[in-house]
Formats: sequence, structure tokens, C-alpha cells
Amino acid sequence: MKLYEMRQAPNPRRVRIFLAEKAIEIEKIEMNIQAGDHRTPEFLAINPRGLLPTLVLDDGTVLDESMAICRYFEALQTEPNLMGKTPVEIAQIEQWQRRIEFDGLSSIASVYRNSSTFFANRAVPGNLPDTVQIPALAERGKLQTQHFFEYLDAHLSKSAFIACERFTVADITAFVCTDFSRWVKLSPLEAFTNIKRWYDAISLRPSIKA
Ligand SMILES: N[C@@H](CCC(=O)N[C@@H](CS)C(=O)NCC(=O)O)C(=O)O
Repeated sequence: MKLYEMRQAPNPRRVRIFLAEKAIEIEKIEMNIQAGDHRTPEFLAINPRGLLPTLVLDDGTVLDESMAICRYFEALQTEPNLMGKTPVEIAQIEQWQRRIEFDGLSSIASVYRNSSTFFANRAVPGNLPDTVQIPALAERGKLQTQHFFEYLDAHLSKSAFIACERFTVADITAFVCTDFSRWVKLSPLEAFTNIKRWYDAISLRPSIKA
């Protein structure tokens, strides 16, 4: 199998950390979004959405959503468990995943894509026709990001991990989200002491450097 990814990009990074936690090694193909590698006819023949990460299985099956890729590997190799064992654990992890993806990652992406000069005509990622930036969406994204970090900090004042009192995929998503916020100068690490304490602890895991 082959994983098409990009080291710097947040979503591929989530999968890379997940694989490192499980000590799974697979072939990785480094792509460059800035250079347009993900929009070449060759890559679009593999993934018409033009998004990373993209996993191609040996039988040709293509998976192009980070969490679907993680679920595949979780089913393939169950330990260490990162996505929940009991029904309530599975639900709690999923709940946090969705909160972080919608309220955190998406809000930051909205700020980034609607303000970065590089993405002036490509405010929406993937293989779309040109999409203009809407500065108001960047402003709204800033408010949403601030609100997200406020409630994440309140949660982490009572918990050492994001879900289930142990390290899970939700910590991976929240960690990548926290790093992504630096791209738009909205890092919570100075203002939010509980996020900072959690972030420093998670940073020590070897998988974070994957
Ligand atoms: N929902 C997808 C989002 C994937 C995504 O947006 N990937 C970004 C990199 S982080 C991408 O491929 N961007 C391509 C572009 O900017 O055109 C997932 O979770 O994997």
C-alpha cells in the first residue's frame, strides 16, 4: 500500500502520528501542495478530490479521509487502542474528534484559506475551480477559533487527556490543531495554561516527531 502525504500539512500529519503510535510502517510518497503535485492529472487519476492524505491499498481501494484511514489501521492492528474499546469510549472519542475538526481545524483552515496570499484564488482545498477568498470568513474563523480554545482549555482544566483519561486519536487531532493555529498566529499556548500543560505533555511522545 502507499500513503500520499505532505509532511507539513495538518491532515496527513494526523495519520503519520497515528501510524507512529501503532509502529506501523508503510510506503509514503511526499507531495508538495504549493507546487500543485495534488492537482496533476496523474494524482487526480488516483484521487479526483485532490486531497491529502490519500491511502491506496494493494487491491486498488482508495481512502482519502484522514479518520477513515486511521479507522482502517485501527481495525487492522487493534493495539495500542486509539479509537475506543467500549461503546461509551468510542462515542466520547468520536464526539471530541468532531468538535475538534469542526470547531477547531475547520475554523483555523477558514482563517488560513481566506487570508493567505498563496491561496488567493484557492480558498477551498482540493480539486475545485478557482474559489475567491472571503475576508469576512477569516474574521469569523478567528472568533470561532478563540471560542474553541476557550472550551478546550476549560475541559483540560479537569482532564489530562482529551477523552477517556488516556491518549487517543482525539489528542492527536487536538495537538495537530494547536500547531496549525500557529500558521495564523492564533496559538493558544500563551493565554491558555491548561492547553499548554497538556500540549507540553503530549509533545514528549516520540510519535509527535514522526
Ligand atoms: N477531510 C479531509 C481533509 C483533507 C485536506 O483538506 N487536506 C489538505 C491538506 S491538510 C489538502 O489536501 N489540501 C489540498 C489543497 O490545498 O488544495 C481529511 O480529514 O483528510
